[in-house]
Amino acid sequence: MPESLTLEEVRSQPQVWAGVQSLLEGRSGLPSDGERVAVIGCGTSWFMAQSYAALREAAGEGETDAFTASEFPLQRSYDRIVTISRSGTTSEIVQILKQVSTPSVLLTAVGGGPAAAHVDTEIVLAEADEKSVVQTRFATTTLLLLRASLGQDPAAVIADAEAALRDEVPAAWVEADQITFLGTGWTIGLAHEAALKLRESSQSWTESYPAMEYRHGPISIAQPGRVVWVFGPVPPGLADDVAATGAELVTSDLDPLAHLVLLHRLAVTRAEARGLNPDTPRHLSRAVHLPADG
Ligand code: F1P
Repeated sequence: MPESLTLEEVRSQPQVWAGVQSLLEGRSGLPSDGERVAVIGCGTSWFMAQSYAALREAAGEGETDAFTASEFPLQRSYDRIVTISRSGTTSEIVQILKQVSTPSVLLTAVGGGPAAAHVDTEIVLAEADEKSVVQTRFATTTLLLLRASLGQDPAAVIADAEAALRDEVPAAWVEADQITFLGTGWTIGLAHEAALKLRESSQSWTESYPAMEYRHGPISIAQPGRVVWVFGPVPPGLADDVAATGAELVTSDLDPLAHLVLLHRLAVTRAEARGLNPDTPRHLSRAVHLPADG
């Protein structure tokens, strides 16, 4: 079987990530220390917004909220809006940006699109653009760039992604009939993204929660043949609780963003194992354009 476009893009991540520092150089428009910031996106871009918001606030740079564009609270006031949209064309994004006068920056893979017309600054990650419908490297490159803007060095994350590309994808994960993803702090966004990725590419039954919520109900569906995958640290006692259910617990010493690269490979492998083409996910298009856009 020829390699899917999605897998090609997944594999290119360490190389594309290597360009992040130079993309940042001389950039203005990203939030300054102390600003109150809203980060907006849809789908995968929303989950990257969640991760960045948690990281920025944890870094002490200021209150940072993440919203899916359709639920943005127009009544609130922010110092800056950070928008993430690979296509730069998503209807809900454009609709919100048209209505706000807050200083704003757009991170996109395609410059000069409809969203760009309504922001002050556009950062174009052209090298991270994708032919695939399902997002992988645009999302991870954007989050790595935003992490770098908070002073985090991408080098170790890149090395970990190379390891994630070499790691084995165990058959038990490919065959598992259900997978739940968990995270804490900034890795909650990664958990939601991982769950979305498997739904999009392989129509898998997945769920995702903040890790400490898992015992408040979701653990009921754990059983042998199912997987609980944790991004980042595992809260005390959780490993024992999962072991008692018979489900397999997946953890990693890799940087959580690199752990997501391993998940990308699992998404492609699970799709192909089910006779699906990861490049043509059911009912999806590269971006959502609502009829009201004309
Ligand atoms: C984001 C997005 C994708 C999703 C689907 C539709 O678009 O919601 O995350 O997988 O293909 O578009 P964008 O605003 O980042 O271009």
